Amino acid sequence: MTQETIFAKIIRREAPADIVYQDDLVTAFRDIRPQAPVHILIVPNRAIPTANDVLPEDEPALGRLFTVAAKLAREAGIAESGYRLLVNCNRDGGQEVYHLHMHLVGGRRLGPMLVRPTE
Ligand code: DGP
Repeated sequence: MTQETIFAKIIRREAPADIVYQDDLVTAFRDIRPQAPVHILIVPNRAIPTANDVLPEDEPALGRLFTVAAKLAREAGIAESGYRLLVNCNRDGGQEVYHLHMHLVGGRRLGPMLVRPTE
């Protein structure tokens, strides 16, 4: 069994987080290390470790990530100016927390999509 992450505890409200949205399928909370004025993580309530582990039965929750992202972007006032939605997978993707999550990042010009790591 995959080890539980901090995100599972946040979803169950057993760990502190600034939760901005929650329903039966997904939870959204502010990133602890924001990279932009708006940086929210939207996560399926089921602990899917990575994009490789997505099952057909996860499709409703994964679709919900997008509808919630659009709603939160509108609420944050960045829908028209624009934003970026990101899902990192495994080491080369830069995944740090192994509970699949979508980053909603915006509120400033984000620049090119990919930068080379310095190391
Ligand atoms: P990723 O590299 O895609 O796995 O992004 C993980 C993000 O999760 C990273 O931007 C920092 C954020 N993060 C890590 N631990 C916590 C936490 O305990 N609380 C919150 N709110 N965010 C966290």
